[in-house]
Amino acid sequence: MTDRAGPGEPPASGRGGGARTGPFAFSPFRPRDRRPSPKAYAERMSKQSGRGRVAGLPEWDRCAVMGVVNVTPDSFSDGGRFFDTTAAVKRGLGLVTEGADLVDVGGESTRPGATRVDEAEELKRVVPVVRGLASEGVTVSVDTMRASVAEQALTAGAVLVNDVSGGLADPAMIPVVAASGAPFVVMHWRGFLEGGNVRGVYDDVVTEVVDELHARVEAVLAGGVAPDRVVVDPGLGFSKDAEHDLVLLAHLDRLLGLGHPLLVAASRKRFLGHVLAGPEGPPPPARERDAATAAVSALAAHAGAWAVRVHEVHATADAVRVARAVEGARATGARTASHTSSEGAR
Ligand code: PMM
Repeated sequence: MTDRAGPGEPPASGRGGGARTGPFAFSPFRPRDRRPSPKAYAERMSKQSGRGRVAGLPEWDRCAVMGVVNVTPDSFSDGGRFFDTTAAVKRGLGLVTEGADLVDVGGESTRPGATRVDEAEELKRVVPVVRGLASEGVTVSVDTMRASVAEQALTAGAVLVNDVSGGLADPAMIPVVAASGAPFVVMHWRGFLEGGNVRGVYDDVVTEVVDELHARVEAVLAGGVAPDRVVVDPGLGFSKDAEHDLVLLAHLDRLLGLGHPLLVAASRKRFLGHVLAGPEGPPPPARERDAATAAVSALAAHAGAWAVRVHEVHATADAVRVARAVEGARATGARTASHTSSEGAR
């Protein structure tokens, strides 16, 4: 770990904590004469918020909200709660009522040390829930590492495949996705986590995650998935510790530099427990991390993420709307400022 940025901050450099760049440039601590003009800032923000459109999906004029339905007995934050089809469909519809734009249905826990479910069991969990939600008009994504599950979920009405392995776990995944024409979430992944976090060693986590994701995107494109259907995701918590996750969140611009819409999935993850615990106390349980999750949603939306993936939708739906409103106000402010200065010149 070379980058020691604090929570939500760019790395410090120079004297007195260093000059801030990016969205933090408007810190009250920054000398006024070094600020970029409001117009330049608004231009940069509107480029950043060119969060992209994913072909084959509806278009939202702000960061989209992906609600999570885990049809599992053991997912780390909501395992067991929606483990039958009726409860899971009801949950998904409830998330849409709360403001989810799309619902991500998964049947296998990806928490470290979880044993894999077999294919038949995963199909039994996922496909009826996908069918039930799609038949109600919900935009459904399927969270799976198995090509067979992706294929049957797409037949049942899913419109997006979310593979935490980025196509690495199942060699049939990329061909299946390419043939279907569905968009594909490519997450940064270093393999199954057995026997501890052995793969979570980085010299420079941002550069390595960006480079490894870039290689996966190249493989996915070479496999026939259309470039406008690829979404990238840093894979927070996967072979990463709390500090890695925070540094990645502080550098979402680098992930956006990959040139694909960005999905950020921080919901209830361990690093939020670390942030909330402070130096001494124990971390709060996963289900008490929703306010912190919403804070990340606002930051991610402001940085230009295409979507955030969350278990509790209500607060995040508000957060992305506030981020959108602020973005709009920046552009208005810049127009006002340039109008005023050009009037002044006349
Ligand atoms: N994390 C989990 C599950 N699916 N999908 C994507 N694209 N990115 C993630 O970071 C991700 C994911 C693990 O969280 P959960 O078990 O609470 O759903």
